[in-house]
Amino acid sequence: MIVLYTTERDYPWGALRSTNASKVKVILEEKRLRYRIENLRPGDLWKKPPEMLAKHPLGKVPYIEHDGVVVFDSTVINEYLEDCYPDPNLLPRDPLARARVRMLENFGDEAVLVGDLPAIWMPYWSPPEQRNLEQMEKGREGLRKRALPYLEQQLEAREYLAETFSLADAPYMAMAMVLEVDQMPLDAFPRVGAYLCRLRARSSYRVISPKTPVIQ
Ligand SMILES: N[C@@H](CCC(=O)N[C@@H](CS)C(=O)NCC(=O)O)C(=O)O
Repeated sequence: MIVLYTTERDYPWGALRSTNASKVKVILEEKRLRYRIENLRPGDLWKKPPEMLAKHPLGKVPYIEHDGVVVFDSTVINEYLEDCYPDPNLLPRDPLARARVRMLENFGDEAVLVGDLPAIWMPYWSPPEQRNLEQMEKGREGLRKRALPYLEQQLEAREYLAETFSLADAPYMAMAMVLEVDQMPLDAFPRVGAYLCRLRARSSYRVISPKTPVIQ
């Protein structure tokens, strides 16, 4: 059994989950693997208790335990799962197509999950009156300037970022989750809007949906 260490909590405005761990959760689901969640306190991400640092030297989530071994970093974990459980195949065989999947996955991590999404997402972990609305709008503006135009272009004549659902789509599943809570308008990016709806319609999305309560 795989154990996924993450942080997720129920709030009045929806279940909020770690974006990076959500990338892994959807891939565990897509591959129909048996796993259980070890839900850490959100404060552990700042306090970094020794038992956490013993598993992940940066004290971040996600990390998994599999057959007594720890693997950390969402991208590394997802590629590890792909190597261990190649069916269904979520990385193309052709070297160039494979590189493209990895580039788009990396873009999602850097431009979205580390880049502009935290300014939008982190405030939702606090009550509405404590949110910095200006920072949130800056995050949305950042997405409109960089990630969304690039994705709109990449999605021309494509349903997913590769021919079929792949590891490239994992970070955008997390973006779909955040923007479901935030309801940022995407009218200027119709392909991205349709793509996020397609991602939310996948059965794997249910485990990260803000509408699915956290199982304690
Ligand atoms: N590259 C890492 C990033 C992990 C990451 O930053 N996770 C966030 C939660 S979504 C975290 O643990 N933040 C605490 C910190 O940065 O110290 C991955 O993809 O797993």
